[in-house]
Amino acid sequence: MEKFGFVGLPNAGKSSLYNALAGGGALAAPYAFATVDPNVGMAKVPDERVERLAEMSDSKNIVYASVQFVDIAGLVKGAAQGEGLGNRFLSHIREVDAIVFVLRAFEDTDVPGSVDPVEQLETLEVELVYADLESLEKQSEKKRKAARVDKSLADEVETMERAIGALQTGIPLYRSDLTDDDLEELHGYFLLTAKPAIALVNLDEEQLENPEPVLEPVRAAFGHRGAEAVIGLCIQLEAEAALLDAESRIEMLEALGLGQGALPSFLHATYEMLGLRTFLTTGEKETRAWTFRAGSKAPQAAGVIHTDFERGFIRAEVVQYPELIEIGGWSKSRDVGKLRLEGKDYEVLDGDVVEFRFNV
Ligand SMILES: Nc1nc2c(ncn2[C@@H]2O[C@H](COP(=O)(O)OP(=O)(O)O)[C@@H](O)[C@H]2O)c(=O)[nH]1
Ligand SMILES: [Mg+2]
Repeated sequence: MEKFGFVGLPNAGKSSLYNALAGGGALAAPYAFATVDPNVGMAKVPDERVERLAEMSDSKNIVYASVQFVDIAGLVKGAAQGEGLGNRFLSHIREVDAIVFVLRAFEDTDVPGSVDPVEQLETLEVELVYADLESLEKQSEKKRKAARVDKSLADEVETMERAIGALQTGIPLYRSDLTDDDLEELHGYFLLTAKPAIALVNLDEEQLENPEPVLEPVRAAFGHRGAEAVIGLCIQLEAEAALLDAESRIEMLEALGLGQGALPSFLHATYEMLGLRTFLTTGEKETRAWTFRAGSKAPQAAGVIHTDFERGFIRAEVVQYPELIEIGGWSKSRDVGKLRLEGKDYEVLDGDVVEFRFNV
């Protein structure tokens, strides 16, 4: 399962965010290292398609897609030179698939710490960039020597040198000139800033009314890949709402003009950013959302359900969600000839409702 890590300075709101998503568990306290060991939690990805399909099929069971999140303890300046806590901080980031920077903008004189999200972003990025630079420089000497003998390594060395160049000017790889393919090429170096990243700005209630003046400078600082990757929300409100039962939660959020709250769209943004997509299965027994990587072919998607499905893949019966809902049932769709038969080269799309045929 895909895992994303909350990275921020002490008191930015990471544990509160964790609580909001997990509905309790981690300790939210106004001092550093309330959470020295990372807490790992799981959040289901809200998806109304699952509910509507379950209704259509009269399913006994509903399963949503889910992602894991890790509350990583606060960064101390100088982590990259790192001993103890600093090293642990960086190694926890190394283990996640994507980074969620939690940046504090909320004002509260009882809670110490910076309330300038751009300044915090810079502090965090400096540590990550420094750590990447150090580890790439260490590995590059060996690679350059190897490339003199093995010419096939020339491309990799060239990419590595461009990465070092960007890092030396203080630019994290996620907003450097390196393409996704370049970053893929550097996969084996376990670089922190090669991971996808988004920034979540923790607003107070007042800022929530007019968030743009707070978010705009963060967007500018976060760079060209950051246009949709900066999200503003009030973690405290979301955390309070998360403690309530479903009905009171909706009441509270609606009274505040927050609709469903910001957590669903935050989870969606994260899911998308990771290149994750959803296909669905539906029947009387169960309606379920399955997570696959964008661009997967049918057998790989089938493998998400069971490895036997991938090995013994024959074909897939597929209909897009809106069409299926319009027709009103799986067997009806078959009867009217709307189930497409797709083979092993079919690229599965988000929102495909699928039944796999396989043979083991
Ligand atoms: N006023 C206000 N306080 C907040 C907000 N979010 C978190 N806090 C408080 O700030 C303190 C630190 O939050 P915490 O989630 O533990 O931060 P962490 O160090 O990043 O894990 C706690 O006392 C929270 O209750 C917010 O949106 N508004
Ligand atoms: Mg914490």
